[in-house]
This record gives sequence, structure tokens and C-alpha cells, in this order.
Amino acid sequence: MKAKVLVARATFPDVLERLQQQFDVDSNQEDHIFSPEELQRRMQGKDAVVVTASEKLTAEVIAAHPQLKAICNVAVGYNNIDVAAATQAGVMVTNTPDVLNETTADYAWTLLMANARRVSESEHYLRAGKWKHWRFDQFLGADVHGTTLGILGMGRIGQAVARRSMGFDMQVIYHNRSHLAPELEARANNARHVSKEELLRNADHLVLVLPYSAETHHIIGAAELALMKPTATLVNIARGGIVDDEALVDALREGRIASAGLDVFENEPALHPGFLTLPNVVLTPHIGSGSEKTRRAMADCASANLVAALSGQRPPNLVNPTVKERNHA
Ligand code: 8YV
Repeated sequence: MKAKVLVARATFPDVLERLQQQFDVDSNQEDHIFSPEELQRRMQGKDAVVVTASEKLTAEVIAAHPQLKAICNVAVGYNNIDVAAATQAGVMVTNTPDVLNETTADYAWTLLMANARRVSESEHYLRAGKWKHWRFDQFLGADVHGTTLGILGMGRIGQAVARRSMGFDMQVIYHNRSHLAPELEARANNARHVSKEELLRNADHLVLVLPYSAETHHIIGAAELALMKPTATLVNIARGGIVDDEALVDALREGRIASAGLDVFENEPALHPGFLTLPNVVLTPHIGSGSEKTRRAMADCASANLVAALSGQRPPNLVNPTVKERNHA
């Protein structure tokens, strides 16, 4: 008998077809996210579930499905899954690291530069038919070249962001729980580890690349924003919730920092209404890893994890290696 799998979000048709050859697949091909109740109901009797960051796999959901063997996340971040509960229940959790590093780093730069040079704001002006004549002092932005790039969270994506700064002749400072090995710092444009306070005070452009957890919740709030330069720009391509959106709206409105490029939000897809009233923000709907090639690589990576998990092998990207296989008798 084929194992039963729920694919909770639409994926590429050929990826789905391949899974259907191996498994008994129930998939969500609609353009909507399952409500928690719907997710619970569709997970009944499934051996594994393929999810994205939008689906919340809480301890209750995990406990309610004693037959579940694996949760395969199509994302590197897995704060949507109660990993401790999964581990205790004997459920394998997998993610899709590495395949999205470069694309997500590209996107951090897209937001950084759009911010610095007021791309979104000036395009809105133009689309609104307000451009009557060229002006010498119009939409003057900040330079990127020759400035200091700050990175909070120096994992694989953070390092990819740093490497890209070489062509802009920038200095790189970073803060992370641990220091990078010297050879990795050298590859990351000679990035220098500094305290969080020093990072906030000295960065001209600050990029957040941290995972979300209880420790990183609101790691950028009013106090941190107050330390930043009034000319600084902020980019968040990591997770909503690491920034206190209310505090950020206030800081942007009062000009305490210059601008922000945000791809993730505290209560996404809902936005803090204040963002929509501000000219000095670039707002996008969580598309950081969204190149065709990378989303395909993520889908393939999640499929490989699923296949391994359901054929008794150790999945390549097991997040909870201490998990003891569930007694599925
Ligand atoms: C995902 C992401 O596309 O990988 C992550 O952690 O945030 C994105 O790359 C998105 O979360 C959908 O799962």
C-alpha cells in the first residue's frame, strides 16, 4: 500500500506528478491556505505532510495525528513547526537549506538598493502622473558604495549577502551569537564581528537575516531603532516578528531611520496599516526566495526529504536528528 501524503500548498505540477507515482497524494491545488481546522482534517490518516511557512504545525496538531511520521517544510526557516513536540512524538522534521541562499541574498540587495535610491517612492510618483519636470534635487537618495553594511545574523544567507558587497567597496560588520571562522570572515568581504550595539550604531545599511525564535522575537524594537543613524536603511528578508512593526512604523514616520525594505511582516499576510501610509518603505509579499529556479530547487529538496523519510532512510535535511522513530504499529 502506498504511503499517504498531504501536500498542503500548491506546487509545480511535475513535482506533484512525481510524488503521485510514489505516494497516495492529497494536495491543495487551490490558491488558499488551509485554515487550522482544514489542515487538521486533511492530515487525518496521512503518513507525512509537506508544508510551507504559512502552515502552523503546533503541538496540538502533531498530537492529534499519531500516524504522522514526517513534516517536510518547503522553507529553510521552520518556526511554523513545534520541533520539540515533533521530536518528542517521534515525527521527523525537514527543511530546505542552502538551495535558496544565493537567491535570497540577491533579494536582500534588491531591497537595499531600492531603499537607498527611493525606487518605489519615485515610481509611485511617476505612475501618479506627478512628474512635470526634471529637478536637480528630486528623490535624492543615499549611496550604497563606500558605506558600511551591517548584518544581523551571519549564517549562510548572511554570508552570501556580505560577499556581494565586495563590488560596492563596502565595509562589513556583523553580529551573531558566534564568530565566523577567520576564513569565512575573509570570504564575506572581511566581515568584522561587533557587538549588537556597535552594529546598530555604525551600519549605514542594516540587513536582518536571523531565524525567528523566542530569543529573536522583537530583537529590533524601539530601543534598537533609536541607536541607528537617522540616515540608515533597514532590510528584513528573514521573518516577521524579529522586528517590532509598531516601533518600526513610528521610527520611519518620525525620520529616526531613513527607510526600510520589508519582505516579511509580523502578522503577514496582514500588514501594520502604518506601513501603507509611509513613502519611505519598500514592501513585498515574502518573495525573497522566489526565483523560478530556486523555488524548483526547494520543491525538489522537500521531495527528496519526503521520499527518504517514508522509505526508512535518514532525510538529507533532518532538523531534529535526535528524533526516535515513532512506534507506528
Ligand atoms: C519560503 C522562507 O519560500 O525559506 C524560508 O524560510 O521564508 C521562504 O523561502 C516561504 O517561507 C514559504 O515556505
